[in-house]
Amino acid sequence: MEIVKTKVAIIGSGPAGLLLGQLLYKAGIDHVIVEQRSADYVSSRIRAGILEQVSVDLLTEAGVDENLKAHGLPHSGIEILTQGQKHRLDLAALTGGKQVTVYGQTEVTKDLMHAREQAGLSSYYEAHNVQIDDFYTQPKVTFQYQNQPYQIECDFIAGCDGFHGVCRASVPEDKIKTFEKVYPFGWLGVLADVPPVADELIYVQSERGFALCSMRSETRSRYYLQVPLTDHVDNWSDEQFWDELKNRLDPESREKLITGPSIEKSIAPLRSFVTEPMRFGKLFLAGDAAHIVPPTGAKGLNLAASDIAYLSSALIQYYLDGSEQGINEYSEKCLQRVWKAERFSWWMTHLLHRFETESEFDHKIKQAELSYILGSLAGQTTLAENYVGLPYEIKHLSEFQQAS
Ligand code: FAS
Ligand code: PHB
Repeated sequence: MEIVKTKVAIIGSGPAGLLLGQLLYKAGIDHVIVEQRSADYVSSRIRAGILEQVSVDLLTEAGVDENLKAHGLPHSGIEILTQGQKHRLDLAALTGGKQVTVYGQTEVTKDLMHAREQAGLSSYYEAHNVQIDDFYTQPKVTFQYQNQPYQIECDFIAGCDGFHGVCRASVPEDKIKTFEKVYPFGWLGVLADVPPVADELIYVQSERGFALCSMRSETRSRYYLQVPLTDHVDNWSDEQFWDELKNRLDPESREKLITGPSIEKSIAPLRSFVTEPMRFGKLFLAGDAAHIVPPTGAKGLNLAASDIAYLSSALIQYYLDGSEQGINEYSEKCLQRVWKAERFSWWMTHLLHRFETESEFDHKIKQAELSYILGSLAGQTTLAENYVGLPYEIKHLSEFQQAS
């Protein structure tokens, strides 16, 4: 048995685990990452595409913003298409200058993995049978790595292992409460090397169902269609996808749409999910391990970043200041922002998707709500300030270094 001693064991090498590792490294705090998949698999996953300004700031603080600054696309507005009409929300004007950045989660992951490799930090990829124990006393992580048994002895475990991970599943049932809402549809997503149909994202509410026109760059587009949960990606040829997208678009966008072969096509289910609390002794859950949002509000990746902002700040405060204040406040602070993002993501999903069980009255009410939101400065502002990301207050590494 190979015994490894460290301060923090991070389970999972997605955006949450990698970003936490990078911020702990910058603070000189010893840690390891344990990941069940291969590095190639992790770096090739295609998921989110929108970064809030606070996420960009955190990636900058982590020192991994070079590509983001060079290739990220700052967006100061989004369009909402309903009843054949496009309505532009000027996010910057509505939020005192805030914007979002279009930059794929795949790229964020690659930037973080590159930085980790450059720094020569310990990562155990393709770790099997990962288990966590004694996280209320003396935390341990055991796993098989290159056919050898390993045991990590650490001060803390960061559960960054996603919705299907081992960490949340290891918490005794009487210590945890979960909240869940599963939506009766999924998103069929296509990635294609074609120029985007518009300069900004278009969120489409149509009688045929929701659609989203997004992008990864000026030459690579990302499109989504709402499909029934019973649907399967094999039911959709590229041609069928493009035809259905055109059916949901307005005439101008339909005309401008450039189609091409899909380089990725998949269906993702939609759910809202929250774990309370997010801390269990010396185990902290962060990112999708603790919560899931439907992607309509572009919050999943950004919530993972905000959890890590709080967790990295708390661990740095513990090791640099000897204070447990951040650790003790972690769960409550995260959940305040998590629930607001859950509400916004639920609201955007409710407003823009077609629900088969919806009565005609409910549908008319929803149309009236969307019409009010788009026609009112107050309505537009509430959508915009949630979309660009609500603020969070954390102490930054530099503030601790000044103190010490
Ligand atoms: P992740 O799931 O990214 O990473 C968890 C890591 O832990 C994985 O690498 C996994 O292999 C590893 N792991 C799991 N179990 C383990 C174990 N037992 N031992 C060791 N490692 C283990 N968000 C948006 O904002 N917009 C989107 O459009 C969007 N689309 C999405 C599409 C899909 C198909 C999915 C699944 C998610 C999507 N999301 C989207 C949400 C997504 O971006 C997440 O919010 C983001 O990946 C969260 O990052 P992590 O918390 O790091 O979790
Ligand atoms: C994406 O580009 O993948 C994307 C953008 C905005 C969303 C969801 C997904 O709300």
